[in-house]
Amino acid sequence: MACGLQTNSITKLILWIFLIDLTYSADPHLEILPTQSVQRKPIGKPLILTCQPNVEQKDLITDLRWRDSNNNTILPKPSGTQPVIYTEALSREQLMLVISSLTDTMAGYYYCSASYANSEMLENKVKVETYVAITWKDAPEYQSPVAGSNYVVRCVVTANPPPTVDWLRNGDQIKLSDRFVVKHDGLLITNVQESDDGIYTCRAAVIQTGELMERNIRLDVQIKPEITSLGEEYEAIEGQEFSVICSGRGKPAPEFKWINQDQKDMSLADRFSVVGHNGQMSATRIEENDRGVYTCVARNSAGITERKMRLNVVVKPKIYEMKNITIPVSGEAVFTCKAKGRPAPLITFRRWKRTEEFRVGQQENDDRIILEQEIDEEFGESSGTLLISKVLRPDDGLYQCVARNKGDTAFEVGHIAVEYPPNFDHMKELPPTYSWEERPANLSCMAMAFPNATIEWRWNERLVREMQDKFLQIVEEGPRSDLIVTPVDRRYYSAYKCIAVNRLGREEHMMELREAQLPTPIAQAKARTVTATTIIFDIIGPPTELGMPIKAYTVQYKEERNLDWSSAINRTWTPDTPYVVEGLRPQTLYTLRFAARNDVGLGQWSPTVIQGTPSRSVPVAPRILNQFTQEEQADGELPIIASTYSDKFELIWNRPADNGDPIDFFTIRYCPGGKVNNIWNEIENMCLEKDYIPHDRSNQLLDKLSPDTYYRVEIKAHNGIGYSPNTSVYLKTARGADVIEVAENRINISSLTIVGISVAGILLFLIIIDLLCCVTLNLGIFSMLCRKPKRSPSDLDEEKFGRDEAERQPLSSNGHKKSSIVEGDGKVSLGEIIGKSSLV
Ligand SMILES: *[C@@H]1O[C@H](CO)[C@@H](O)[C@H](O)[C@H]1NC(C)=O
Ligand SMILES: *[C@@H]1O[C@H](CO)[C@@H](O)[C@H](O)[C@H]1NC(C)=O
Ligand SMILES: *[C@@H]1O[C@H](CO)[C@@H](O)[C@H](O)[C@H]1NC(C)=O
Ligand SMILES: *[C@@H]1O[C@H](CO)[C@@H](O)[C@H](O)[C@H]1NC(C)=O
Ligand SMILES: *[C@@H]1O[C@H](CO)[C@@H](O)[C@H](O)[C@H]1NC(C)=O
Ligand SMILES: CC(=O)N[C@H]1CO[C@H](CO)[C@@H](O)[C@@H]1O
Repeated sequence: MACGLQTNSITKLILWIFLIDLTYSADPHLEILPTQSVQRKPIGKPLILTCQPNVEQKDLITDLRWRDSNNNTILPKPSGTQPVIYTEALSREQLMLVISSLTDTMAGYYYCSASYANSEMLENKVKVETYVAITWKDAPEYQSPVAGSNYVVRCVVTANPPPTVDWLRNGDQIKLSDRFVVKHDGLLITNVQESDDGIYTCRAAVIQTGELMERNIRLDVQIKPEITSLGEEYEAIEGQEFSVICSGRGKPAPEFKWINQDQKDMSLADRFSVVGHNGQMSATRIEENDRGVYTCVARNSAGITERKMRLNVVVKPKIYEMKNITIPVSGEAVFTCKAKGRPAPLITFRRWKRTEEFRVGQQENDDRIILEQEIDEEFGESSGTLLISKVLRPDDGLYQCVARNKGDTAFEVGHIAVEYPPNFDHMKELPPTYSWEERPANLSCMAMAFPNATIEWRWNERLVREMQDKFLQIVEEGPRSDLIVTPVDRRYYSAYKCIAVNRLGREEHMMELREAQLPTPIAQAKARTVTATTIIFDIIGPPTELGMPIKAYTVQYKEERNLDWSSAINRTWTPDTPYVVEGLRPQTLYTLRFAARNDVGLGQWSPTVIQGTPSRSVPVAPRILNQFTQEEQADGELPIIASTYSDKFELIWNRPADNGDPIDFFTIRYCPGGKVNNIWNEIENMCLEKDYIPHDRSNQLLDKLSPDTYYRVEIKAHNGIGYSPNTSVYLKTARGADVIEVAENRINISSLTIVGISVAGILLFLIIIDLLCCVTLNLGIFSMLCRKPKRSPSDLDEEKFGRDEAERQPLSSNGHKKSSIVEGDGKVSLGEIIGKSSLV
């Protein structure tokens, strides 16, 4: 081939030299321009071949023409037409063959001929060869396959001779593999991925012609929408807003729409809105019938994806039926409550104002009561029924129906009214009715019954209504009826029968009218406490069950020497108050008589009682009213009071009887101290003593006390005659509040301890001496003590005048007496006398 080519060029060269030579030679011939004997041209392109004679005398040339390979003469172009092939004379000696667009059928030899000087035939020929240039038949520059599919990147190219095609991607040669296979119509990519995006170059080459063409194809892989987040079920609450997002991916970004089960586009529905680009569907207010199946449709050029979800609408329960019922006692109550809602609510009941609800089925604590529930989920309706068999009166009342679903709880109140026959249970214990002196008596009879009972009265089995007795009047006939009896004679003091009737039954009740009497004389009146000016009596009244209650007791008294009762003084007490006669004169004999009073009047006087008052004397000892932490002991040990403060205490006492001479002051003395060997010792120089003029209140603040210390407190009253006996208690102060105070106290104690130990030593020595003296010589303090009669502390309390037992509280809650006063063992130091919480 290379050899052939070379030969050709050499021939051309020779021809060229020859031609130059010919031009100047006389040998006539025809010349075709371009001069190459083979003209290779692509199809569709124009071609011009010009034939001209190369002769000495050009005017001798005639009949210059072009013929095709079929030996047909090609004609000049008729005017007004546009033939594909024609001739055109450039001048008399130049004829041009014009092919406006070359087709493959035009390939072949074309002959140019002419006659020279009418004798010589000149002819030349040229070979026209056609070829097909590289043509992109089907090779779009933008292609968008769908991810996941097998795709042929189309590049259909034609050429003649046929081209070879290869592929580049982003400028680099594609390595062919299973995924990339070159096919006749393009590049097959199996299972296209998004990563296959890029510029693909389809390159066609024709070796014969040296033609090379490239086409850049942009491959844009598209992805079918994928809905990534949408649940299967959603829940919305009736009346509230709702929103759901159907989010998804895809390339290009998908558009979303929502359709309901009736294929309705939700973006057109009332209350709903849809955002196309993000798949959000919202409703401003959900209604019950919005429940159903909704489809989210995501669409892009790669495809359509759908996904369904179910919307459940929670409808708050509504109770639409609850009937009040009325049931006779021991009947069967069927109490029904009906409600709607989604999900269908559960219905229970509870009694009004109670929290616990009846449970489904039989009740644990009451097997008469059964709760039944029915649920119709399809229609969103349910009912609850409370069945009560053998209804009892306590079943009567308000009941609350409770309908519950996850949306809310609804309540409704209804009642079960239980009918029952009349009864008089509440009247069983009532006392009889009394009357006297023809006073109208009101026999009031009330029947409990439902429905209300009517009442009629019978007296001695006769209907009072029919008796026409003006002394028996009936007011009202039920459920309460009053029989007003005017007992003009004894017959009317009698029993009357009240009869109550309703449709469930009948009940009778006897009511008695009694004649009231004056109280009988009192059983006993005895002086309990006598002072110079007062006497307190114990009164035992007449037996009350015989008649009307005692309203008061009256005493009438006079000095015994006055024989005439007209000057007597009256005094009246209501029952159960202290029966005190005051303002008496000392050293005087009195005559007293007593009588009881009821509504009828004052009863008979009792036999007279004669009682003398003692002479004027010192007042009675005051009594301390503060609450004791430990009562007075039987052996005369003093009671103990605890102060809630560490430094002060308010002492309260009563005002004792003055025994005929007014009290002018009280004296209070209090000393700190303690016990050694069960003997109280007090620190004399620390004692305080004060007088108080009594005012309305008998109380006094004792201040400047030491914390956590025992005091002995004495109080006595004074009048013109002298001091009363004194009353003593132990007082214990609270522990000091702050540390400094306690610390100071400790120092005091320790210094006192030193003094105390020495004093105790001396005392012990003296006591031993004294004891020895007592035993041997009957001398000394011990012997004195032995001789002295022991004062009984109970004497102090003798004047229990006006004393109210309630003033005194029980000592200690557990009844166990705190023995905070303990026996010492003889070795105890005096330092422990004060400043300790117990008496030693
Ligand atoms: C039932 O009784 C209740 C309470 O007495 C009352 O509020 C309600 O209106 C009654 N219902 C009917 C339907 O009569
Ligand atoms: C009779 O007594 C009842 C109960 O005490 C009272 O409610 C009623 O008014 C009385 N009737 C008359 C007529 O006084
Ligand atoms: C029953 O009696 C009560 C009390 O007297 C009264 O308030 C009520 O209205 C009565 N009921 C009927 C249905 O008469
Ligand atoms: C005391 O009571 C009697 C009997 O009730 C009466 O007669 C007398 O006048 C009364 N005396 C005085 C002083 O009120
Ligand atoms: C208190 O009375 C007792 C005995 O009654 C007596 O020993 C004591 O001295 C009296 N105290 C005062 C301060 O009068
Ligand atoms: C090969 C062939 O048929 N050639 C003829 C073409 O036509 C001319 C006259 O028109 C003849 O002379 C040739 O013999």
